[in-house]
Amino acid sequence: MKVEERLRRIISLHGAAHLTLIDPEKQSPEEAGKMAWEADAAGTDGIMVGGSTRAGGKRLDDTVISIKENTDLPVILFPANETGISAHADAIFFMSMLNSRDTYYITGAQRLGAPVVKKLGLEPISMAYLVVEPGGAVGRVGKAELIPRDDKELAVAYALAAQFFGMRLVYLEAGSGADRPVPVEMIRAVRKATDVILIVGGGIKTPEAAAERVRAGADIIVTGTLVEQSVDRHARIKEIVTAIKAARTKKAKG
Ligand code: 1GP
Repeated sequence: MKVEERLRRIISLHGAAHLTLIDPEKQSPEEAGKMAWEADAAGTDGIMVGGSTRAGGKRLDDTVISIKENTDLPVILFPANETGISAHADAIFFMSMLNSRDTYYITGAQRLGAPVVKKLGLEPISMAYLVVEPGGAVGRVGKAELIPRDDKELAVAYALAAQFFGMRLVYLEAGSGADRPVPVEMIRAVRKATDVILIVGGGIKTPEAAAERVRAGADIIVTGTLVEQSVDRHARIKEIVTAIKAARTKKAKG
């Protein structure tokens, strides 16, 4: 089964999915494999691999291979640019940062990466990437014209544009390690206005924050920083996954 289809099935069965983000720059491939194994045991639905810096080449390949050796979960590339592609992954979020000021992050890296994705036979999952304040490293690197936290109309306008372009996923990103995740009202507004699969990530650290965002309409919650912690990693991910799946019945579909 294709990765996107698998995610859609999980969302329709459980109301929402959880993805674990692993940045290949932040630990050895062996450690990344261990992290993926623990996230799998904690109930995550897939592993995203990427970061906001140029983390490609052998380090990326070795990280993906190690993750694949440790889990049967789908591995989805989450590339910063055209260097973030590995033949060993199952799929790639083929993404465009629609609110970047630099065309490189909207269509430039994509133009360079698309032939490689085709050649390798990776499953491309089309996604709009929208960076919301505070935005963190990805906002700076991607030269994002950050969506203000109180401007849900702007987020809706971008998300609708993405849907009209035919993009099937929209990722609302507050930035890795953000002190405040994407506001619940913004998620609710985007959910109401669009039919896309809505991904939310950046600064989600507690089961409450995750569940609140699923109830507002998020289909997929991403956590990264959490899996980098060595203490209580399994327990922390497990309580977030449990909260996401339990939020199902209260989820507000638009
Ligand atoms: C970053 O949204 C992801 O791209 C995850 O963010 O590291 O804050 O969980 P955290």
